[in-house]
Amino acid sequence: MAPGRLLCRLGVTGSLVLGALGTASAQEPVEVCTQASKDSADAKTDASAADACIKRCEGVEGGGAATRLKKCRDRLAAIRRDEAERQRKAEAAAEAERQRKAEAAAEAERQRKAEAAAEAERQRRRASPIELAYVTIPGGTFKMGSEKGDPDEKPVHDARVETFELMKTEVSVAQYEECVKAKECTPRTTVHYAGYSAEDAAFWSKSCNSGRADRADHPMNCVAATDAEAFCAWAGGARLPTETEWEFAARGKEGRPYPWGPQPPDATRVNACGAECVEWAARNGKRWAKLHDGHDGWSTTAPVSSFPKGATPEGVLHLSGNVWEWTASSYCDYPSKKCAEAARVIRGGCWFNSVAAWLRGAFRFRYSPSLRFVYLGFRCAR
Ligand SMILES: [Ca+2]
Repeated sequence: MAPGRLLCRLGVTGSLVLGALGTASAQEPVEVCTQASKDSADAKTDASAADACIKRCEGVEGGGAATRLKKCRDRLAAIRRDEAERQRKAEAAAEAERQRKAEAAAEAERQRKAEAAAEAERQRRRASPIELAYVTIPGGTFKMGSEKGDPDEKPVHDARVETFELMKTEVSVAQYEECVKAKECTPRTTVHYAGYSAEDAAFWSKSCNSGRADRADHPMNCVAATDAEAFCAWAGGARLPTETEWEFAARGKEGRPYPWGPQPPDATRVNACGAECVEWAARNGKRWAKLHDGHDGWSTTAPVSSFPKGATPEGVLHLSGNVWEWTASSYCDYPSKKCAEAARVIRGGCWFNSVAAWLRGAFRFRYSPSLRFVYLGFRCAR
């Protein structure tokens, strides 16, 4: 008991008070150390008690003070270690909790976006008056152009494409005519080609597919770029592919020469100008060269879903041959510095081609966007 409290309780005289205080002040350092050591042992994890013990026992000699000092130092060190460990665990737990919350928030955001995308797709489908088959082309970078090709295919350069969807087939006559019925597309049954005589125009217009009973599943041809864009916009808010997207779909990251791979075009993979086309030309008083000696079965256009051997690995058909395809891109020098006035890039070659190089994925051609011809069609992208 402390001397002061003794005084209050007993109400003793001044001499007794002095005696009591004198006894306390006379306590030996060894005893003080011993008591502090016991207090610290009783207090167990109280760092201040261990610290007090160390202060009381430091410099005290004899009576086991050195042993007590060491024990108190060890105890204080252990208390500090335990505290540090608790602190570390608490911080680790807080960090884990923070990460858990961040992951939960990210997951919730992913779900929100996926639900929003699914809803947008449902709305798009509800709004789309026609169902078109699309293939997803995962985004990536590729070497656009070809050092072996024409001057306008150079220089080969890195191009990046975001993930997009491209129609599996060229737009068919039946599909286009749905848009005409909806009064959102212009009927097209004639060619429009600058410099053609009326006789030429009449001859070629016979090969426009729209309105011909046997051509419903053939590609829609004789359309201008704006006709193609109107159709794609009507069909669920789609668009024409860019030239870069088109080449990426045709060649892939691996830079295939042709949509199907490295094999040269033949009668099984592509609708181009084989024997059948040369015969057709001869019947019409023309002499054309042929691509190969084979007979591909289609003297002009072929159904949009034919020639499965010519598909890309993703299943896109007729990127090579059948009809050239409008793109959304102006015709510019690589890498897009000088652009031709009002010239639109067309891609892919057609049924009339007798030159294998023109059927390559890197080959570029240009047309005025208002021209309409029998070997030119399109497909949509989104
Ligand atoms: Ca053919």
